[in-house]
Amino acid sequence: MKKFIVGFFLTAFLLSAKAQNQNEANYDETKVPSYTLPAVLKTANNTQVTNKNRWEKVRRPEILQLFEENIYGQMPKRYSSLKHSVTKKDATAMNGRATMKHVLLEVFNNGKSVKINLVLFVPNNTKKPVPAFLLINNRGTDNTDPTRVKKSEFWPPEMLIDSGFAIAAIHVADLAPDDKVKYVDGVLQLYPDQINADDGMKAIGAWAWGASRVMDYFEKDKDIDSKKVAIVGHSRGGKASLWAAAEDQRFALCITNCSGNTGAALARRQFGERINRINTSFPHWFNNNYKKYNNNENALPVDQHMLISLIAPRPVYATNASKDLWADPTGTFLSLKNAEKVYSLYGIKSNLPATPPGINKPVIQSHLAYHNREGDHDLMEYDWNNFIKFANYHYKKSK
Ligand code: GTR
Repeated sequence: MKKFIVGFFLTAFLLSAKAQNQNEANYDETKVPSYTLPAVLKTANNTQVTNKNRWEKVRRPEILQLFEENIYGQMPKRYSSLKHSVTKKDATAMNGRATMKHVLLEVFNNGKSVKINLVLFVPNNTKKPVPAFLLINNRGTDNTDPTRVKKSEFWPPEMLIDSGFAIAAIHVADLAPDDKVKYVDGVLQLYPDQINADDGMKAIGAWAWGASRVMDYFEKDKDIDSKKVAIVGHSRGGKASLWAAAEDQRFALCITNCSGNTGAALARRQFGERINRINTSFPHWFNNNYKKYNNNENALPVDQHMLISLIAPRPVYATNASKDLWADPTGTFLSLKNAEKVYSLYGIKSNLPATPPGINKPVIQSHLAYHNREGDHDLMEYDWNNFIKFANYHYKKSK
C-alpha cells in the first residue's frame, strides 16, 4: 500500500512537472524572437553553393558532420556481420491477403551482438518486389502485433497491404532502451568508444542505425523493392526517421510525424519544446555536445531545415497535429520551406504554399510535403492514408 501511495504521488508529481514545463513554453507567435538561420548553401569557407555537384561534394558532407558532432552523434559505418533468420511465417495472414514474416536480425561487432526483431507483412497477390514502409516503433509492441489480434491506427498494416505495399516495424528497445541509464544496453555495446565520447551516438542515433540494418536485410529479401523503402517515425521515432534518412541515402522517402524539437521543427523559433527541455527530460537521446546549446539555440551551427536538406533530392513528408503546439507546427512548415533551395539545385520545385496550409489541408503532391491534422499528438489513419498517396505519387512519377 505504502509503495502504491509513493508511486501515485511520484507519478502525479512527474506529470505535473511535465505539464508545468509545457505550460511555461512559448505558444505565442508574437513572442517568437527574431532569428537568422545558418545559411544552408554557404560552405565553411564562405563560398556560395550554386549547383548540386558542389552541394554533394562539399556542403552536404560539412552539414552531416555538424549534425554528428553537435546533435545526433557519430554513425558507425561498419559492423562485422549480420545474420538473419525467419523465425515465424504465416502465408495466410489477413485472410490470405498477406504473408507475415518475423525476421530476427543479429548484428555482430566487437565480439558482441544486437538482436533486432523485424515484423513484416508482404501483400500476396501483387507483383514482386513491392515497395515498403518501415516504422521505427517508439510505443508498445502491441501496436505492431504480428497476429493482428490487437490493432491500432499507429501501424495499420491492413491498410498498406490493401494498397499494395509491404509494411514492417522494429522496436526502439531492441536498439537502445528509451531510458537515461539503460540506453547503453544495445547498439552501444557494439561501439563502446562512443559511450563516453562527447560526440558519441545515443538512443536516437542507435534507433536510426537499426533502421539501416533493416535496409541491409531488405536488399537481400526478394519480395522487397529496396529502392522504394519509406522510413517512418512518430515523435521521438520521427526524429530518428529523419536522422536515418539523412545518414542513409538508400531510404527513398522519409516520413516524420509530429517530430517537433530536434526533429523537423526549427530550434531558433524557441516555440513549444526547447533544446534545454529536451536535453533535461531525455539526456540519453542526443550527444553530450548538444547540451552546450541549452537556452542557447543561436549558437548552433545548424538548424533543422539543414537536416531536411540532407535528404534532398529524396521526398520528405513532415506532419503535425493542430493541438500539438509543443511540436511547433509552424516551425515544422518553415523548416521544409527553408530546405526548398537545396531541392532547387536538382531542378525540383516544391508545391508548398508560402504560408502554412490550414488544418486538414494536406500538401501531398510535392517533394516537400506537409499536413497539420486536426487533433492530438499521434500517428493515425488520417496520416497513413496521406503517406500512401505520397508514396504513390512519387513512385508512379519515377517509373
Ligand atoms: C515528448 C517529447 C517530444 C516527443 C514526445 C514523443 O515528451 O518532449 O520531443 O518526442 O515526447 O516522443 O511522444
